[in-house]
This record gives sequence, structure tokens and C-alpha cells, in this order.
Amino acid sequence: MDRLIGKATSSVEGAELASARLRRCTALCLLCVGLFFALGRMGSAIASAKSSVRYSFENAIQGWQAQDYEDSMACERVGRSEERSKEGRYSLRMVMDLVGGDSHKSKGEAWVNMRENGPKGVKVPANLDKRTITAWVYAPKGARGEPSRPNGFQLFVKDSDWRSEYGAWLNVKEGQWTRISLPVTSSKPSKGWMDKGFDPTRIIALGVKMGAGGGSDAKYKGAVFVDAVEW
Ligand SMILES: [Ca+2]
Repeated sequence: MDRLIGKATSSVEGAELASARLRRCTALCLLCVGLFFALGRMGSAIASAKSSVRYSFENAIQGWQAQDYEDSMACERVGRSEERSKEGRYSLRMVMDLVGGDSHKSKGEAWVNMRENGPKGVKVPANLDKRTITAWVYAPKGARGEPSRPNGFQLFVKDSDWRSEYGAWLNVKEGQWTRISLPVTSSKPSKGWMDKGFDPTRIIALGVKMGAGGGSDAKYKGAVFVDAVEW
């Protein structure tokens, strides 16, 4: 009889011990999960803290120029402008002569060769893999083109072999600063473009493109503005 009671007691103790172990294990797991998410948040906070404005146009044009490719000549020239700014007092003015359907002027770009005009503290070619570049653009009234096939902006980068990656097309919004962005990776951005073999770890150039809407024959002669290019 005593033996039987002893057995019953030890199996109750065993169950209690197992349940206590389970509770400890669950608590430990929850602690690990909590720690994992906390560290993740801390990591992204540190990563975003590193992001800063690389081209502000406050003191100079910082090497930005109009693209002169045969099929991309709608940006006639660029200049530093006090007319508008998103941050500070100055922005980059792109003087556009955009002609929808034209083989030379249906798009135009302003860009910077970072090998000659790299942002302060950035080693060029720059490893921008998994970094997101953002910029602000301003388009005055008339820049939107055909409402059903509006003109648009895209941010782009080029690697050390001049292979390109273009971010998503953003329809022009008139009379307001709009943010455009490009997540730089080795896969084609959604609604964007990437040359085969593009290397996000060796970036030597970046810029802003303005293009006429697909199939549109709208014309826009005037300025658009770029400011606060950041990553
Ligand atoms: Ca500025």
C-alpha cells in the first residue's frame, strides 16, 4: 500500500516538475522572441539614423548636369535655384523642353557622376545594396501633361559598368513637393527597370529622370525642381 502511495506521489511530483520545466521553457522562449524583435527594431533605428541628405544644393550645384544621350535630351540644362526649396534655401532646377513622342525629347535627366562629385564621406563606387535613395521633386502647373497619360519622374542609379536601375515611375503632381524613391537591390524594382547584371554594390552615378507619359504627345517647356537627395 505504502509503495502504491509512494508511486502515486512520485508521479504527481514528476508531473509538477515537468509542468514547471514547461513554464520555464515557455518563459525563456517568450524572452528570446521579445529580445529578437527589440534588437531588430534597434537595428533598423540605427540604419535609418545613418541616412542623411547627400545632395542639398545649398552651397553649390554639386556636379549635377543635364543628360546628353541622344534619346534623353529633354533636360536642356540644370542650375542651382533659389526659386523653390524643400529644405534650406536652394534646390536644383531642371530646365525642361519635354515633347511626348519625340525620339530625342520625350525624356530628360539630371544626374551626377559621383566619381567626380561624390557626396562627403561616401566612398565611390558606393555600396548601396539594400539602401533606399529618396529625393523631392516639384513640378509647376502645366508639367503633368495629358491627364490620362501623365508625365512622370523616376530616380535612377548606375554601376561602375554603366548598367542602370530605375525606380518606380511616379506621375507628376503639380504645385507640390513629392517624394520619389528607389530601393537599390539586385532585383528589378516593381514598376521600374534594371539592366541585366546591375551591381548595387558599385554605384558611381545617380539622377532624376522626367519623362512624357507613354503614348502622350504632350509638351512641357519650363522648370521642375529637385531637392534633398538622401540615403
Ligand atoms: Ca536644398
